Amino acid sequence: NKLANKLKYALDNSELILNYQPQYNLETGKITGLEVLVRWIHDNKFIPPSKFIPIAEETGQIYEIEYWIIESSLRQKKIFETMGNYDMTISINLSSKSLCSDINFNNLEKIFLSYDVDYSHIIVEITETAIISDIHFAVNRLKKLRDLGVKIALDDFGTGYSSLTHLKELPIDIVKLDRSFIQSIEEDGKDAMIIKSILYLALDLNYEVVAEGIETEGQLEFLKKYKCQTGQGFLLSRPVPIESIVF
Ligand code: G
Ligand code: G
Ligand code: NA
Ligand code: MN
Repeated sequence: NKLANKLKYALDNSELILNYQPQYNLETGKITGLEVLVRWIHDNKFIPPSKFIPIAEETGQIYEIEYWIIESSLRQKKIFETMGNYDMTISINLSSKSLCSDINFNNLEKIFLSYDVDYSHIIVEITETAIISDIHFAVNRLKKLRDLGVKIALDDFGTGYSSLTHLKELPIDIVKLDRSFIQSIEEDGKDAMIIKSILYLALDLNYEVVAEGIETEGQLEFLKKYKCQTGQGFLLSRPVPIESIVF
């Protein structure tokens, strides 16, 4: 595979960069956190993560890449703290492969511990597909991460294999509403109902809810009306280099 070959050199050639998408307190409009999103620029062309992350998972390069992403994210967290900003959360996507590999997971634990930052403001995002294959194993791993102090977000909630039983069984702190729901809340009565129910349920179960993929004022108003605390999306800000963010 040609892309797999090129990906080998991407890290060393500084072709991978990190963008950050701001997450907002929907009530105050203030930025409360940033989601770290990796990008690959090769020969002046943008190769989307949906294309190269699966390849990296197949070749095993994902370990090296995520190690770099985590280290860079923790360094960025430290920079915020040095500037006196302790409240900014940093959300890192973790692939199911990284969560499940023993060697890699030990490394990840080490790197998490080697940075002297406030871990309660570090969030690890995982998807349900990462969990579904072996739920007990995944729960153990997530508990280990939580023992370090980091928070766990369940990404893309509402798609794929999501089920409400997962919410009960998993050690998670945050539920991220998938953007496929958000996109149709204005037209589709059912999606609106589902979101309302998830928001009520999350409130009862004590989860924070983050809405992703907010693209219109109407979607934003809906989410505010039903007391969704946090949101992100192109309407508010695209993922951008850290220096472009106005706090
Ligand atoms: O940024 P974009 O919308 O193109 O991301 C597409 C997919 O790639 C999303 O599912 C996103 O979670 C994933 N992705 C982006 N950055 C990372 C990352 O740093 N690690 C992992 N595992 N997935 C990522
Ligand atoms: O799977 P995950 O939730 O990590 O995916 C994050 C991806 O969603 C990022 O690649 C980001 O570029 C993308 N994204 C963020 N906000 C929006 C939005 O408002 N609309 C769309 N279509 N994609 C978005
Ligand atoms: Na994510
Ligand atoms: Mn998501």
